[in-house]
Amino acid sequence: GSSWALARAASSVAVADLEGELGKFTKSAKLQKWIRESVALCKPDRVHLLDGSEEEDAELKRHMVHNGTLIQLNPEKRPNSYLARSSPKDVARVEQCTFICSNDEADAGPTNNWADPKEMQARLDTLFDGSMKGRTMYVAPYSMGPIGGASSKSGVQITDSAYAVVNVRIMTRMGKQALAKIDEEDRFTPALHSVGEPLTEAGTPDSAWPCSDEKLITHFTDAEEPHIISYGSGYGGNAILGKKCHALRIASVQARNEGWMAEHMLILRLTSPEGEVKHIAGCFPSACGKTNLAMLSPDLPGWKVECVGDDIAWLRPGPDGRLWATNPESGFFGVAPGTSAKTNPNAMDSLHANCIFTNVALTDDGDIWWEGMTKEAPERATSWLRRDWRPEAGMGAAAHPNSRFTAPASQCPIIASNWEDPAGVPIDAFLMGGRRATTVPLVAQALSWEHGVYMGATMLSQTTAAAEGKPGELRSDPFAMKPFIGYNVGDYLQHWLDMGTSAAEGGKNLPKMFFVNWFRQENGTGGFVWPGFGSNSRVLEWVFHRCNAGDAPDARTNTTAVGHVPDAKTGLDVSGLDVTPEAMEEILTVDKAAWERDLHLHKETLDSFGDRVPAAVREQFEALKSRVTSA
Ligand code: GTP
Ligand code: SPV
Ligand code: MN
Repeated sequence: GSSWALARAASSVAVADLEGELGKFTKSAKLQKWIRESVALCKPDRVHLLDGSEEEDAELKRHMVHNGTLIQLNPEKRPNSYLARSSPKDVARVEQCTFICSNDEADAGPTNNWADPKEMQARLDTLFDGSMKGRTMYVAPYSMGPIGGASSKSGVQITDSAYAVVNVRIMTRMGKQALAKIDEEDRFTPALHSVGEPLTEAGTPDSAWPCSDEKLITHFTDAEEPHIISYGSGYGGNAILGKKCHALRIASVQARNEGWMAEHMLILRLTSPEGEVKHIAGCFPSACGKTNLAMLSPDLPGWKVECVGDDIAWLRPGPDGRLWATNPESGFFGVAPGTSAKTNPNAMDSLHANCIFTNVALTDDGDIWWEGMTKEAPERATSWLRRDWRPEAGMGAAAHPNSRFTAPASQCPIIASNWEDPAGVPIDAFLMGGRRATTVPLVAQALSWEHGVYMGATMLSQTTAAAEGKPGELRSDPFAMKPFIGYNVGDYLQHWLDMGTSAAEGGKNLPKMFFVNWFRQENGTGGFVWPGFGSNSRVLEWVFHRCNAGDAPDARTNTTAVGHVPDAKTGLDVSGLDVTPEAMEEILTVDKAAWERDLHLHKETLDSFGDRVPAAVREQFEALKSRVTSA
């Protein structure tokens, strides 16, 4: 008898009344059929066919506040913004439970977990049978990329998580207009999601964060209709299926087949003091700096950065031989800890309203806080574990290390004016980077496209809290795509090589490739040597310069065994920076003994990729080895 029950009745329908509504919702026979099948399998109480409106969004949020999933933040401080605290067992992507279900195991490649599609489907059918009992099933049509854009892709997420819905609404173009496109084309990627916690007893109160101990994130890449089925988790990349599941895993397979690329990359637009523009895309592993670079606020006078995207890039070769990049998303699902007015003022400004915060701390005045947000911690707060928290030893972190904000991209003060251009932006340089305490210099330019592909193939990075497992361990993460390549990693590397040779204009307009590392630590364990964040503009300036310099060495650049590296004294403009000449020497000198150790890891990595590693990549290994080991 609550007012919520009345509100709910207005927009969702009882399953018995669904038939009358389906035809009004969509013309797509495919979508109608899939909704019916999903209802029959999952057995929800009600079905909510979403239109994406503000009213609908407000209604879902009211419902979630009512049942404890969301807390509304102080509207005077942060209008229309909410805090969610997840189950402590559901805080990150679950790579161990993520599967590529290709017909042939070899097509999933050793970097993925593989499962036989028929066996996995049978297991999922059992798990999903009645998985939405007592709940509302939401049907969310979305577009990855601007609606109607030539390279945009439609999807529909069916989910029993209202939290997933309000996130999908920020991260994708969700609702009526996306559905109109689906109606027109009768084509979309089906993405089925359940948190796996049915309310089987009538009147059972819902938990604030329903989820299951058993989690499965599955991708049927070879099916006639490639699709996604995700079970057991409400968190980020496990539950916002348009993001990693669709725009990377499913899309990477389509991209390979169709001659384009789906990459875990930020996209930025860099303007020099003279007004010359370059576009840069960059792949760094999860929680290794994409959002921060995408929104960088340069501390080098006269330079300007604008943001096109912070996590995913779809790249297509243009007739001019350049690669054109679009951001298929419409929001940021960014790492909260470490984000501050100092490190990333543009992210902080993006968060002023209309956001969802997950697993951060709640302050006494109804606002949010996380480690690194301010110099001084609040005197007290409520931690992400819903406990009384004070900045004292033994309290643990107030915010989970993988706590996140979900914010509309349009709220970023430096969002590029053309960020939604369906044609994309032409990429001049690729940056790739890992979190490396030692060995890898601040920046190095690849000697060729093939060398750049090798650099991407052998990327090593310390693990972070973005995925379950122990953080800080060095692991291979090719092109920051280890958890996201939807097919065999050797084939993926071959595709990168092919993109180089198939480009028009003989490949001469391809982006230049650079490796960067913001994360060198003093003696390998101490504080960060390089100030990072806004000061990374010093590296962007050199990259810009190198894009215009051609491939030859120049006065600011030394050619080393591992690539073209800025000279420690003259290479980078470090005016006004608090870094000593010794520190610059340390992070710009190639230590051959250290690189010999890395070569062993490269070898292990390539061997672990199996027998489809392209010969050209192996040749690059031999070439690097002989450069590193020669005097
Ligand atoms: P995903 O959203 O997981 O794909 O991550 P991301 O690559 O966008 O990472 P993000 O920019 O959110 O950065 C992750 C963490 O690294 C945050 O805590 C940042 O504060 C920190 N970080 C980012 N850039 C730098 C940098 O230049 N130097 C240092 N020391 N830390 C950085
Ligand atoms: C990542 O882990 O790379 C993310 C966050 O961007 S998630 O959406 O959870 O994958
Ligand atoms: Mn990411």
